[in-house]
Amino acid sequence: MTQDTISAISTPIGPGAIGVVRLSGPKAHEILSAIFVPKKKGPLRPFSLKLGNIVDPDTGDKLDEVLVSIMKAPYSYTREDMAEIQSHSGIGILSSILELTIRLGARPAQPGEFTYRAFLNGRLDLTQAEAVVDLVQTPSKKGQSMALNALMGKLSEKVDSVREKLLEALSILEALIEFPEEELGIDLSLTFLPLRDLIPEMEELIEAHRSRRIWFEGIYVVIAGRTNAGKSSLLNRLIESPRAIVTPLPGTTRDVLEVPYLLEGIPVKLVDTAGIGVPKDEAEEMGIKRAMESIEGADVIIYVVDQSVGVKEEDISVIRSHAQNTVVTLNKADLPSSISMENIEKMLPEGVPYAFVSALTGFGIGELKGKIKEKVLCLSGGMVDSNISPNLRQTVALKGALASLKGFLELIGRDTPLDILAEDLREAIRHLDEVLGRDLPEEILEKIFSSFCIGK
Ligand SMILES: Nc1nc2c(ncn2[C@@H]2O[C@H](COP(=O)(O)OP(=O)(O)O)[C@@H](O)[C@H]2O)c(=O)[nH]1
Ligand SMILES: [Mg+2]
Repeated sequence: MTQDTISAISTPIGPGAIGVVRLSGPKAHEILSAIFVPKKKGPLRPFSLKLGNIVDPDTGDKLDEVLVSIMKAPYSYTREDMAEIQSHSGIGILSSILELTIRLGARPAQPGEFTYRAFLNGRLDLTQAEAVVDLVQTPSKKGQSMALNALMGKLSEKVDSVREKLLEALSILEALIEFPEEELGIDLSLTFLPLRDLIPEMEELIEAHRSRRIWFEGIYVVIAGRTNAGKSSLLNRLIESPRAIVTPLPGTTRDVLEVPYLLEGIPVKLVDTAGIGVPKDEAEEMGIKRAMESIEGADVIIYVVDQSVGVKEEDISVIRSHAQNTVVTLNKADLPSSISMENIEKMLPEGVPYAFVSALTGFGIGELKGKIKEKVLCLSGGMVDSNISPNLRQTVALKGALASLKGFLELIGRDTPLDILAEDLREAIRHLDEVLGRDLPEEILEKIFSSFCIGK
């Protein structure tokens, strides 16, 4: 148990209805009692709210009207005594309540320290602690459910079940090392055959990591094309709000505009760019340069062509060099077409999806969204059907475990000394422990938790 009491503002700082200052540690209740004056007399009971005021005990100044609650160890998030003060949210109010708790003996919490304590006190393992970050950061429903699964211990369960099987195998090996005569007559390959089934199981988990970017971070979808093709109009149509400036004049968009957007449930960053082509002035030239950079950094490109004007060689050249991740939009479908369907198929590189749309009327937008979504899912591992997505740290450790397990299985049939085999198994188990955060050096743990927010 930690001896000091920590305090932090646990809600986002800014004007709002409610803000929370949270305390954890042996003096949490004592500090709260010193600054809280209840409206109605009576003791604070765990898990029930009490109305009153926060009052500076030295000056008698009232700071805010609040609701407070306490939790008693071990029945709390950190498994320590905790107190929560719900005040009005405002940087002034929250800071003065925080300062008061510190004057009375708490110390400001480090980033992620509440969760770190929950981990140290055995309430959460490391995958669960990391899931807390995912849960608050994911913009998507799918990410939310994945994070919640991890928080409920689903990832740990999977890892634990693999670990149990490896431990069992290790105990057999160790017995054989100790009593070598037993080895006679035992076919090791056969004994450890079931371990082979663990490989696809672990590979599936590792593969599921690929879908993290899409569900937890949001990927870049860049709208590109020649000037006046209708890129900005398309962005506005997709997000159903006039964010980008549209004019009949070529070269209206000069800067790169980035808008967070939920494309049929998938969080994307939608980027509008300046049209590629011959610039009229320096600002436009810069815009084109930035547009090209955005295209290179895009996960998916929506390449817009004005189909009433036609497809030009420079369009084809950009599309061809990004054929893997481009969806072509043949815009202004409300105007007469200058290209036939047949010609389009011939012109576009094979397999590049396209859709006729009108950013003006909304025609074809549904179909286009479907095609973009398909591309996004296909490229970002979103097709991986998993209810869990390990983060990078967990995936690296899982890969290490898999490599050791594969090494072990390869060496089995080759008269390898038993102690070498055992070492491979131990290595695999060590990697799995790393996933769960067991026996990790303090400095590594501190580094992991320091990426959390303050107050979490
Ligand atoms: N008829 C028609 N006009 C469009 C359509 N989309 C855009 N425009 C017009 O084309 C011009 C250029 O559009 P804009 O979105 O600024 O193109 P950008 O330069 O590619 O961003 C504007 O006058 C738009 O109103 C469309 O689907 N149909
Ligand atoms: Mg534009």
